[in-house]
Amino acid sequence: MKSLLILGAGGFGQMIQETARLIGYAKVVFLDDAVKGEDVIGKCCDYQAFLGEYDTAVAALGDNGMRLYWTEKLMEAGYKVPAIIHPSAVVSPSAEIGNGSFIMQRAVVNTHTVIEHGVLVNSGAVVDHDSHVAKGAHIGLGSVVKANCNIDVKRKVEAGEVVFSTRRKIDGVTNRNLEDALYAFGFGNQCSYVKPFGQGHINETYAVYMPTDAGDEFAYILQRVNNNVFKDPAGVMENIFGVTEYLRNVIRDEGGDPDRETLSCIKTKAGCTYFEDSEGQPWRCYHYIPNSVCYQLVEEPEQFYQSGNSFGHFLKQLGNYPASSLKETIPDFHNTVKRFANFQRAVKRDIKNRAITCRPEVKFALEREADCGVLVKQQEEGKLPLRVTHNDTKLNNILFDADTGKGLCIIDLDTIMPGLAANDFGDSIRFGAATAEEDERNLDLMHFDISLYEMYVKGYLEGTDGVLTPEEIESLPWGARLMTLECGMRFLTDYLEGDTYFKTAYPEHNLVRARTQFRLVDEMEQQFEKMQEIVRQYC
Ligand code: ADP
Ligand code: GN1
Ligand code: MG
Repeated sequence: MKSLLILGAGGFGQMIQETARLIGYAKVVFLDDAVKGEDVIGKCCDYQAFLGEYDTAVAALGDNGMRLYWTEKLMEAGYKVPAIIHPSAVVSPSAEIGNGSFIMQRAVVNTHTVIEHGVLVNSGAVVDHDSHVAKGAHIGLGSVVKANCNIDVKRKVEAGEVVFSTRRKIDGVTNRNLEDALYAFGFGNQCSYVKPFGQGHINETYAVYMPTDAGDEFAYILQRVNNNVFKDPAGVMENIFGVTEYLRNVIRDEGGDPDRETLSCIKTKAGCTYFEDSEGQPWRCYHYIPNSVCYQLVEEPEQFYQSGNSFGHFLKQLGNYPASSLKETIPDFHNTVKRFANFQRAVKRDIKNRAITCRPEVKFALEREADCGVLVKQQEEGKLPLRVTHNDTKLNNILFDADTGKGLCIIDLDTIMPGLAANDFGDSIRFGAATAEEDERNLDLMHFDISLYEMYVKGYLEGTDGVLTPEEIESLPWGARLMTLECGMRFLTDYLEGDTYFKTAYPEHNLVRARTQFRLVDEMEQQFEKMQEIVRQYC
């Protein structure tokens, strides 16, 4: 015969007696210090004396401290201390209910919720999913504990009270917007820590670490998109979702791994492509691609070949993508003629009185006005086709496989738009066929490396694999010259306008960058014929 010893014969104890009988305890007796009665067989302090006769006991005391105290005493003494769950309660199979806890009539304990020992979840209370109720707590009649809540030890949630989830502190979170974004993508309750990541000039990137059995793991890339630069973040995200979803199929057809060879974007918990914070700034999220490396400078020439191959292949993969469906995320992004006009205007206005500090650089750019139109004109005349291009093909916008060293995944898809192949080719050369970083102050270290250029040409033409027209192939060296000139002009424009576009670390940072670009342009001009010959040699 199943029997139960209940400590506490008050009203609550009587309810537990009734419940115990409903769930199959035939003999249910009490210990109580004050109440007398037929089925009160002793005082609470006699509990050890009954251990032989009753092996199962619970503490049905309304006071949270007393209930917890006696529940633990019973456990220590060697009693079986079961949870008592009323048959009308609804308890998720994935919920955990601790020893000596009571789940009363019509209470609900939802998925993955943990109820520790000595807890009372009273009639009609709801504890929603993923919550944690610590020992000795009392969830009052008809109260609601919402999802992801933590209820402290011995806390009393009043009858009818609603408890909203309190956010846990996440290491590395320095501002409310970042925290809101982490919660919007559903990482808030597990995330171990976040930290700034990457070296882009436009967006703000964070690495998001999540706990695993093997320790903290870099799991997601969270980015605040710069809405000063990207005025239509919804359009940016529409492009990125469209292109990456399309690429997944192409990659699958090629026998590749869509989870590693293109970005996987994550929607917010509300199903949106990005999250807008309280200041109207957009945040988006990607899966981090593990076992990948990203370079700021070519370390081995082979990497640059790989980079050319990947960017070329990317153009080919998107050959049939409906270009007209793409939003123009930055109008006239690589219209070098317009970039020149913007530069001229910045010089004329000289809003920060900085022109005096950069006369030679301004002169260098102004002398090249005629060059700026070379590719724009050919495109307008229909000699060069518009393709789906990346438009920001820096070496650090490609991930390499850490094991094989091969180009793995093209990232930073904000500027995917219809454009010229020459521009993608050229932007890569500008950044990667250089012997120093974009912001090297010592210009003696900055040179155009034609052997790296040759590596890229080989990789790019192999990657595009016959897609480019002869005119496009001829246009590639011009792409290199003009993307470098254009980027230098953009840095100089931003310097003159007071550094409102590119992130800077010190006041003349943009000027330093412009100088490296113009140094490269100068050297490319001197070796232009050789650059053309190389392209012809590989086509
Ligand atoms: P930005 O526009 O600021 O350049 P990116 O999208 O290029 O931002 O991201 C910045 C850096 O973060 C990249 O250079 C790369 O090192 C890293 N990164 C971005 N996305 C991923 C990803 N999905 N997996 C691994 N690393 C990534
Ligand atoms: C910016 O975002 P990031 O750092 O990859 C810029 C490029 C420039 C580059 C110069 C949207 O690229 O156009 O060529 O800096 N991106 C945008 O390093 O303006
Ligand atoms: Mg980038």
